[in-house]
Amino acid sequence: MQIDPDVIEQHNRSRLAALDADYAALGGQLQRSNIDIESLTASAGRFGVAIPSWGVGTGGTRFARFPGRGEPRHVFDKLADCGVIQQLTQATPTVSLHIPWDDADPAALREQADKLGLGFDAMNSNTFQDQSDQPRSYKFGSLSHTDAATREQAVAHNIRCIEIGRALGSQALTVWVGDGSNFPGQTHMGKQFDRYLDAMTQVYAALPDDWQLFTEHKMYEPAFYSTVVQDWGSNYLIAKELGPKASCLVDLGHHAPNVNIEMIVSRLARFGKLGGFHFNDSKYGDDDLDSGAIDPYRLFLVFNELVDIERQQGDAFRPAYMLDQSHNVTDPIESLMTSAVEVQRAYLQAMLVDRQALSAYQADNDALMASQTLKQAFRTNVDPILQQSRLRSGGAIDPVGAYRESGYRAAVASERPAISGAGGGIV
Ligand SMILES: [Mn+2]
Repeated sequence: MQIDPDVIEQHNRSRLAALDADYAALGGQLQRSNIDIESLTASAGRFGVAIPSWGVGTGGTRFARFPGRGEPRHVFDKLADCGVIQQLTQATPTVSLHIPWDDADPAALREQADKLGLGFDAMNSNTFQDQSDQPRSYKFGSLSHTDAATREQAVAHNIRCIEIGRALGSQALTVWVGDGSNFPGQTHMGKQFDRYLDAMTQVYAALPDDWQLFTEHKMYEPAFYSTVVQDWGSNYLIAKELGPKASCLVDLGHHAPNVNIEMIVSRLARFGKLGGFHFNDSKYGDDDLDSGAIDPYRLFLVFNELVDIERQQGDAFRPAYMLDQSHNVTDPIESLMTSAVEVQRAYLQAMLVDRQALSAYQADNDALMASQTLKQAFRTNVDPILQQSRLRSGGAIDPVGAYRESGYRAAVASERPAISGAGGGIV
């Protein structure tokens, strides 16, 4: 336990009466629509979104990085912080590791994760930056590089990530590459895609039977003219070429502004190729802001599609959900807890959609009432359900409030020396 359970209990005790009243009022309101609040609370309890290990560090921009207090020094500190997030929110039971940033003895990692009640989600490979001990540079690409030996090195790294993941009990590999080009004519886009597919076929061949391979598209950055896996169409082609264990990962920030991401969700799921999600929010581009911070309605609309698919496909539909954000001006633990709750909230709101009524309005071409049906679910304040779910599983009614009361950040800051240095980009 990272935070003294007494602190959480005391925190909850002072909020119990208000929660009981709010929960009863919402239960009555939902009952009028024949919705059982207890079944929603049970659904909230089953919902989980993975924490990326790199998310608990302070992020930066291309311009600068301003270190935070008590930043994790290594993967074991990162796991400790993830343990706090899970302890307080009870909505983040798994951690997604990034290799080589999180390279460590798998047995030791497993032992600490077990102690914290955490499991391991998808493994993430890194062929978008050079490591000090690697013979070939990824400056001009990795899995799609023109040089065969560089591609082999990138394939070998991905296979190593699978091996580490096996030792940890993970069952998926996420591959995102920075490959692309900055100038028209710099690369032959067709041949580059062929080289990528050939390399990924080798990675795919190394997957254990019960593993999945997620490929993540991104329209720009670090390459600014073209990227090899630019859009969901390219991503779908890759997943289809590779085989049934391959599917697409959608990162909310990796699209042009105004793109209808919920429609992409619907399309990919319809053809069995929606593997998972990276949640964040953005105003302009791939801003990596906290989930639901800018456009909570879009987050809801994405979940409206996800819940619709869940209702159709049942247990067969098990997408991998992860937060993928950068925290430049907030305490990362506070941001990740807030985002986890926002994602969970959008899921619950989407479960409130009266799908029978919506279907009838769609059949009647009643655009206004169809839209209002979604709005009605979105406007419902499901806080009492989220709070009740956390309370029942040992979490905090107000995770950020309990975290601040616990003094966790000050405590770790005294143990973890300040990390100096600038350095831009993600960490
Ligand atoms: Mn991502």
